[in-house]
Amino acid sequence: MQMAKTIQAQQVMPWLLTAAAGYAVVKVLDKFFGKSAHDKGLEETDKTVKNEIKNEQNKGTRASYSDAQFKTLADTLEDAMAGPGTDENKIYQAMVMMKNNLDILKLVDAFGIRNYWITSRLLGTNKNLGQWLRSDLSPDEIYQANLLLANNGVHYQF
Ligand SMILES: [Ca+2]
Repeated sequence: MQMAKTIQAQQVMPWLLTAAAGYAVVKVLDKFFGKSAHDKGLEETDKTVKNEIKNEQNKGTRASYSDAQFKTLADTLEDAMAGPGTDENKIYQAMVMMKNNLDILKLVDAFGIRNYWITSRLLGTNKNLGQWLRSDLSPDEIYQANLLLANNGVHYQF
C-alpha cells in the first residue's frame, strides 16, 4: 500500500511541475506581450482623443452637452451593447445627438476604456468606444452610425 502511494506521487509530481511551469510561462507572456501591449495602445488612443478635444476647443468649438451628460450617454451606449444582442436604436440616437466633432470626441473620452463583455485574454478585454462598436455592430450598422455622424457634419468616423 505504502509502496503504491509513493509510485503514484512520483508519477504525478512531474506533471504538476510541468503544468505549474506552463501556467507561469503563459502568465509572463500575457503580461509582457498580451494585455499590457494592448492596454498601452489604448492609452495612446486615449491621449490622442484628449489632444483632439483640446484642438477643437482651441478652434472655438463648443460642446453641445455637459460632461455629466456625455458620461450618461456613454453609460447608455455600454448598456445598449453589453451582453448578447445590441440595442442599435439607442446607438443611432446617440449618433444623431452629436452635433460637431467635439461632441463625438467628448463621448469617446467619456466612454474611455471599458471591459468588453466577452472576456478574451488574447485580444484583451479592455476596449474603447470604437472597439466596442466594431465588436458589437455589423459592418452595415457601423456604416449607418457613421452616416448619421456625417449627416450632422461630424468628420469623426468609427
Ligand atoms: Ca452585445
